[in-house]
Amino acid sequence: MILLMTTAPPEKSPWSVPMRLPPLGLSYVAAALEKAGFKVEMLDNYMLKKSTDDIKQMIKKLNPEIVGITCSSASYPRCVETAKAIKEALPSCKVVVGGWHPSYMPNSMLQHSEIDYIIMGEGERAMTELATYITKGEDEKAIVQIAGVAYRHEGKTVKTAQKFIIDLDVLPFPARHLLPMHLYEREIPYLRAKPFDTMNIVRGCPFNCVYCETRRLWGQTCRAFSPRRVVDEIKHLATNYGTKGIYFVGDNFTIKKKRTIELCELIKKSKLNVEWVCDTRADMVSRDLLKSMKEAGCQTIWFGVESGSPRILEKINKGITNEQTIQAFKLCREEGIQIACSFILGIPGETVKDMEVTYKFAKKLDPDWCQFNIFIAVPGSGLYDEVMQKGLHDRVEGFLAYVKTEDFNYESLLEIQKRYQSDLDLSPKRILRKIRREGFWTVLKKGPRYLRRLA
Ligand code: B12
Repeated sequence: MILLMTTAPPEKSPWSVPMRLPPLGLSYVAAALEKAGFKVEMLDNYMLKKSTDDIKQMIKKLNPEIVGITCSSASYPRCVETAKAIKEALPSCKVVVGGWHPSYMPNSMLQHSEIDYIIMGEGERAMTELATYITKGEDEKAIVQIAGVAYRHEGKTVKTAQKFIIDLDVLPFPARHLLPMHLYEREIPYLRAKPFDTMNIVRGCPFNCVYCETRRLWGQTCRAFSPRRVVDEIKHLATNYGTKGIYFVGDNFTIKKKRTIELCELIKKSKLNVEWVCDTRADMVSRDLLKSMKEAGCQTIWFGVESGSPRILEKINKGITNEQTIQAFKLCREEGIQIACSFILGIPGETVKDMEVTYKFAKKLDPDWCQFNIFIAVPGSGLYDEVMQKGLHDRVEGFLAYVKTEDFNYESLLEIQKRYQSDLDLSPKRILRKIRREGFWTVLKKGPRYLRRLA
């Protein structure tokens, strides 16, 4: 039996996010293992917060041959602590770690003797092959045939090259049936329809933004599920979980224009009556595409604008100008699609003056929802290397870091972030818009703190 689990960063950590969403990636891995005939259980400990003692008891009871753990740079310390507890409870159990952090830093993970194997990148095929290898008795010659795995051998780390799954449609739907679906968030401000669920339909990113490392996990070529397969998953969600809204998480929902239009046509033809929100870039939308998306139920698009300062946009290699963003927002408005967007504050080399430019740009854009985030340097990204090499870090926990320069530190960024967020959210125009969108009594009932939340 195989147990797949998540861990959470300590609650006091700045990386602890209250948003409760199902772990999609791990559920894909679970489904692939089930399809290959393994008995699988899942523990979403990001949600359930079981103590290490509880985990030990659980491991003794379940007696799994393998435990697979998802690990991000935020949850790295918890992941190691959990691996230790598993080995203490059941020394014969093999611990496999996968996800973002081990994909970029396998060596740092394999320094811990409690971790036996690392899966780098896409997990479905690699984990299935590794589980077969482990359960068949670990013939050393066979492991080098598995793509995307790292392990210790004679005191060294051995890594095999990653290989991506070309036809994503071969993957079964994420194994949501193994998760406590009733405990997850089912309402989201960007959609009227509820309950909503998350889906991910595109893997890979061709762009080179220096704050992001997604392309190292998924590769630079974009792969997407076919429109037919996406529609089938939406139908599956509607039938099994009563889903009426979808949040398509990921980097660039619209990157393949033709395929996106095909998907919209199929959603319309299938009369799914579903509302959805997606993430994309401002240079990846056009009028005909937006028209088609709106007709297929798209209510909101989330854009990562990141900065209003052309100097900073160039520094982060975003490849989008302010004019393109203004044009994209105008088109969305004309086509009746709501806009959510986010900005980053605290990029190395950014000045408080640049941040003021960003704030003014945000006000000018006047999105329906706006979020100012403090920059986090993530391993695997170009900016992380710069931050570490120049010693520009503040509050490093696990492997993530906030930036400190002569112009700002974490505390001053926090103050700027709060000021921008409340100045924007509490402007009479935005409060009125929120009341118009959600109704006076809903807003009143939820209280003044609600106005600040994703206003
Ligand atoms: C949705 C999302 C969230 C949700 C998470 C919901 C959830 N329960 O999963 C929320 C909003 C809570 C969130 C929070 C944060 N997030 Co986030 N998030 C994402 C996002 C947009 C999509 C994740 C997703 O579902 N992908 C689709 C699935 C199919 O892919 P996947 O999860 O990567 O899984 C595959 C592989 O990684 C691998 N795999 C994963 N786990 C395992 C386990 C095993 C055993 C194996 C074998 C394989 C394996 O196989 C899977 C299938 O192929 C990604 C960006 C992205 N494009 O992926 C960022 C991303 C994962 N987040 C990131 C960050 C930094 C954060 C935060 C720190 C943000 C913050 N505090 O401000 C927190 C930290 C949360 C935490 N404790 O780890 C970074 C992670 C970087 C890193 N090195 O860790 C990413 C990559 C964004 C980025 N480019 O910077 N996030």
